[in-house]
Amino acid sequence: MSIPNIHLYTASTMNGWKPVIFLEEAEVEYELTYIDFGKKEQKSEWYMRLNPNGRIPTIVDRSNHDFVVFESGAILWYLAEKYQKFLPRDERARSQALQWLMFQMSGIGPMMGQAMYFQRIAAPKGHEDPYAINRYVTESQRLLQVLDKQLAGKAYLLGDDFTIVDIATYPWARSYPWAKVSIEGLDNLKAWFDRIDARPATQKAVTIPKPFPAFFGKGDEATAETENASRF
Ligand SMILES: N[C@@H](CCC(=O)N[C@@H](CS)C(=O)NCC(=O)O)C(=O)O
Repeated sequence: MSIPNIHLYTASTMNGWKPVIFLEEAEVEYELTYIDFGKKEQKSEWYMRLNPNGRIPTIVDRSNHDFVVFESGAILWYLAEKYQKFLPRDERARSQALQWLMFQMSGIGPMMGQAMYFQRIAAPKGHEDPYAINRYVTESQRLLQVLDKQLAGKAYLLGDDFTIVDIATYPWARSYPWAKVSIEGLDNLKAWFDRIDARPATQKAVTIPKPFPAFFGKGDEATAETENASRF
């Protein structure tokens, strides 16, 4: 058996799943090393030599002089260019892809991440902050409304084709139950969720290295909350 070119370091989180979704959808072989937050492996010296930010995900491309890429948006862009998949070729369409990727990386991810942090980690640990929760939940909801508008008349965020923008945005937006953000009335967003919920490769990806159904509003939420909070 040959050694895969792509070595992925990740865990089962919204950012961590992005490269897994790409690799599964593109049917690219990869080696996966699970980074255990419980053991603080993301802050270990060997890992921080790859990722100076001490977070997941990271990839190493063995076919490109062990080139290291960190930051999930940059990883998706690198993989899309390397495998010529899930990124439009036309110059203006590519700029639109970059715009919506930035929108996910700077908006959806951080805002929903903080909504989750204050409700699912800080609150169970006794640090209940209604002002912060309201701020991040409201802002997340506003950002999901922006996505809903963008999706009007489209199958995917950029149009007819599934792209890295969908890959980057789906794990976060689809975790609205975990962030306790309402998607009431956001019918285009719901239809987009249904469309990606029906993609076998993406659905397989969000079980790797292991599933976390509570992010998507399924399974035992209370146990999941305790398990998740104990890692941070
Ligand atoms: N902007 C980074 C964020 C990465 C990030 O925050 N990863 C989280 C998991 S979603 C992490 O590694 N958390 C562990 C920690 O905070 O120590 C990216 O998109 O790659």
